[in-house]
Amino acid sequence: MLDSQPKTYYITTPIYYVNGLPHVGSAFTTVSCDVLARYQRLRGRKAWLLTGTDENATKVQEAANKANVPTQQFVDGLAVAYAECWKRLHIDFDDFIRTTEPRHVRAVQEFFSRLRDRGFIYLDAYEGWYSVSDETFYRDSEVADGIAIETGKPVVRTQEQNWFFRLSAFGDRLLSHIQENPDFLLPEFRRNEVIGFIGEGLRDMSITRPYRGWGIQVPGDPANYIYVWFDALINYLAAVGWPDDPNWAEKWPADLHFMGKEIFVRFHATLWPAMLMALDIPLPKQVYAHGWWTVQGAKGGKTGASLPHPTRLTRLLAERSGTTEDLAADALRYLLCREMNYGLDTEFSVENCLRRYNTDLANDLGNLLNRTLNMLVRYCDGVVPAVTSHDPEIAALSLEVQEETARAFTECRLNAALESIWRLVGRMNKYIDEKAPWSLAKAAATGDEAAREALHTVLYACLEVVRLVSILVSPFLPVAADALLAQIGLSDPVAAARWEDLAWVGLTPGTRVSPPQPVFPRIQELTVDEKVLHSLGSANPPAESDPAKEKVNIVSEAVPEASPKPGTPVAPVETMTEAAPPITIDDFMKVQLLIGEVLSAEPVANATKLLRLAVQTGEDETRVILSGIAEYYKPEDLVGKQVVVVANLLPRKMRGIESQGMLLAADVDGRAVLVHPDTVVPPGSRVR
Ligand code: ME8
Repeated sequence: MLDSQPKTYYITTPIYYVNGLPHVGSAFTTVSCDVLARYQRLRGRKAWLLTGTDENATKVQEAANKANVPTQQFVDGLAVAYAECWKRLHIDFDDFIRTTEPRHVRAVQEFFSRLRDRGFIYLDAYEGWYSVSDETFYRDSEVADGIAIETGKPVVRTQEQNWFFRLSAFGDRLLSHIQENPDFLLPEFRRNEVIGFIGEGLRDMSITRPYRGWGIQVPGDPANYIYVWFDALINYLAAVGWPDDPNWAEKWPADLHFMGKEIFVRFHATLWPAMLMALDIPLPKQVYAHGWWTVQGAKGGKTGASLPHPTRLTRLLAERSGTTEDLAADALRYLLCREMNYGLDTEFSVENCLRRYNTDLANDLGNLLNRTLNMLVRYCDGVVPAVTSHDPEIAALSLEVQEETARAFTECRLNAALESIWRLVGRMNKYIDEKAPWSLAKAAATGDEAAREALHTVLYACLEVVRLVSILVSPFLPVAADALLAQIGLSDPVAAARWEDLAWVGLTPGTRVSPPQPVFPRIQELTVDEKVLHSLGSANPPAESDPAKEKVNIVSEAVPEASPKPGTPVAPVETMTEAAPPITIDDFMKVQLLIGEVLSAEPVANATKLLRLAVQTGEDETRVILSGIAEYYKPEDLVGKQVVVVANLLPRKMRGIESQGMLLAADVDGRAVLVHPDTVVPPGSRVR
């Protein structure tokens, strides 16, 4: 291979048992792999993502029997359900392998034959424990009272004439490989579990079962079929064309096998590398195990507590926010990657997802886009200004964030990558507050050239960060990233972007932007009752779900977020501030809010945005209040309306008129919407 053409980055998900529908657990793994593949493409590398379905298991056959559907028909239906679900989540897989496909059966039988030819497989009597649910053999020491201690699943005593794989021959070689390649098994604490497991001594492994009409038959011994794990692992090789396609080594070895922790130690970190060593096939470069989504501390999934079906959860996000299902699918990708603490277990909660949607996507990212574009439209006629200088702090921070994000990607800590990107988003929202472009614009309007240059520098920095953030988040939000870029006047698909495009100053002055359109509108209804949760569950897993027994996904207590709740009153647009630190009730009570009644309203000469209102607040004198709402309200519509007045604000002179207070209004994507009491109350009533 030429140096100038680096090997294709080959990444795999586990292949999922088709004994039930996908859920957010399997979706999380698959989305993470898609994000990692997209990251590699962003780095300019060719990436190849493999996923698929594990169909030869006894538990799959049992599920089909229970559903009273022929097994082949049963697995055909579920394989489509998985592929469809992944497509709806914008998972751009390059291949979808099914273990009932001839290419896989061929590879498995060939692998078996070659091992047998080399003397690594032999026939012997097996007596021991087997769990159908785990599809795993257990030692006596791993079983108590008919239950596998590790998983709590029932085991049966099995006595059979089986083929055995000489796993015991590979312990030392495996340990040396692990020691010599510190990046082989990640995260590090799980590598130590593997070292401990191998250190206890590996025993030869029974790799066949008596044939009962389903599974891959042992070549030359049709009375037995190949143990499903031995079969399943070979999918990673079968998919690249092993053994018949002469080009299989173009993709092999896999760069990353990515999976949940329960299939890491025994299977991916021990059995699989030993199988490959036995045939002198290079080992995968990296094997990574993530933790589980739990529900009340227990693993959620097809056989555990119910986790939502990804498409149903996407629909809930779309319905509650009003965004499209495509953008909601992006949001779910984001939420899964952001909420999971990658190495460890994480409690799954739909309410936490909805809250996170509001704080991160609707508020943080939404506000940055919205404010930036509103200001650009208002102060620069919607055209990217030419600048004489750039803000060095923001340029440096953006570089720091890129480096930090890249490190997190390399370590498969996708939550950390997002945290880092949001550090930049958060800084920009504060930067806008600090720089107060509205004041600079006012000064510029009076001919202050320095203020104009400063205004342009700030606005350019905001836009440039929107551009950079759109590229950085594109592995997570591939559809939304295009929508964000389009609004800042960039129409090239983000899929064509490369890491080099993150260099500061990519935005061309003169580019026309659009008025802001919320990509992730706020969700108002955050509570999720049991009925809704039940409707999100992975219903009808054909075999193992018994609706009568199905556990309801109980939402854990949500951690309060620092950001304001949607709909929190904010001052009119120009003085709007971002999420504030928590305050005490005493702090809040310093603000005197009173109900006022509008007695009269009129435009202010030469000020297109201002209305002059006379407001009765139960005090001796009527207050004169200037409010920047002329674009949204006709004066005559306001007369007689009750409003909320900030009464103890220092008076402020505008256009020669003193304003004695301020009206509360919600900022709805840049539009001011006045707050009214929901019934008529005496003017002067205190609001608290
Ligand atoms: O094990 N939290 O298939 P499987 C996070 N066929 N991830 C979860 C999860 C949870 N609660 N539940 C499932 C098999 N997953 C075998 C694999 S590979 C050669 C054969 C994800 O359908 C996670 O990635 O039980 C886990 O490892 C995988 O689904 C198990 O899927």
